[in-house]
Amino acid sequence: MKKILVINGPNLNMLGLREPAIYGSRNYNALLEFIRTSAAQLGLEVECFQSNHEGAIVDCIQQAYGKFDGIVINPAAYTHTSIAILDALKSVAIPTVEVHLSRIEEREEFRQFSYVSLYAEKAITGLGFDGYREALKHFA
Ligand code: CA2
Repeated sequence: MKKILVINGPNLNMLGLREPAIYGSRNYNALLEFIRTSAAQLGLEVECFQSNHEGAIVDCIQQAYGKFDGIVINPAAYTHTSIAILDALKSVAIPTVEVHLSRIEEREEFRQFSYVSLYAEKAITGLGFDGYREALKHFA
């Protein structure tokens, strides 16, 4: 069974509390439930990680080396700033799909550039929770 690591970045643990028009009204626990159910249906083993800290996300990616067949990552605000996360993904060379709940390419200019997209095989944006299932499908 393929092992997939799902990484969620800063503030995604606050889902459902604010900005439901952009991010939906379901909370982070509902997202975890959705990811685990989708993975089971697709015959994938999944591990989920969330952090508000860039270095912790870099550590998590490094520790995935040799252990996971794929990474699904929503780096949240670090998408637009983090060369460190991009370099970590390149260093472990694990196939990666990037996910965003919202359609970042249609939002503020500062959200339209993604460092992670320079490495990811695919970016799925604007599908809300369903984007994570589409990303898992990529590996199934
Ligand atoms: O659309 C996405 O998935 C984002 O990665 C979400 C990030 C944002 O910084 C990216 O530009 C796009 C934000 C994560 C969650 O932010 C919240 C804001 C208010 C209330 C709850 C969460």
